[in-house]
Amino acid sequence: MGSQQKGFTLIELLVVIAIIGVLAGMGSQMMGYSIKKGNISAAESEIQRLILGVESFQLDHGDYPPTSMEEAYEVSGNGLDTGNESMVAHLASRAKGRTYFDFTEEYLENLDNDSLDKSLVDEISWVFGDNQLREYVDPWGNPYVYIHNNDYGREFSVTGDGKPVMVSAGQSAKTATYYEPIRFQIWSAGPDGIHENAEGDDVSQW
Ligand SMILES: [Ca+2]
Ligand SMILES: [Ca+2]
Ligand SMILES: [Ca+2]
Repeated sequence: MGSQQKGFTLIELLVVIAIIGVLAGMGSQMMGYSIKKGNISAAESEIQRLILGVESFQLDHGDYPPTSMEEAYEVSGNGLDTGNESMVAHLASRAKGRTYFDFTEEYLENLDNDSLDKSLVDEISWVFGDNQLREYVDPWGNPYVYIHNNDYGREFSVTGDGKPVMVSAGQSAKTATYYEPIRFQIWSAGPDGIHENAEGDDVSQW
């Protein structure tokens, strides 16, 4: 009787290698999936924090931050990401003795390198101490969209996927009414970086 013991044949080896390959692929796919899920929930919780900030600003000032700095301070911005910059500037203002948002440093950018007139910095009395018009960005590096209900129906130039695109306030397809009709809208372009007016994979407050 000969021994049954023998080494792997070439085919068996190839099968084993293929299985390892498939398992590794599944593993990295699952890893990618969980990173994506983690980023989505990070965006959701930042949006919830921004909402609380905007609401507490409203308690002190009687209204939500405007969709552009021009309305409040008659400054001519560069027209890009004005809602986000205005939201950030107003939440960072100490004009009433307190600020309204605890900014996460890694999410503060000035992607379009614009700034406020120096003389306004003291007037606004914001926490940054310089005149940079910052944006607050999502986990994929794109600024959130912020639109005050006064400006629903208007189009705004915002950064999506690293370049300017036009957006306007999101509407429910079912009821053909704006989301958050008497408050404000905040959303992220989501994992694909493309703004879809709070539809598709965009991450929104509703
Ligand atoms: Ca800008
Ligand atoms: Ca800016
Ligand atoms: Ca999107």
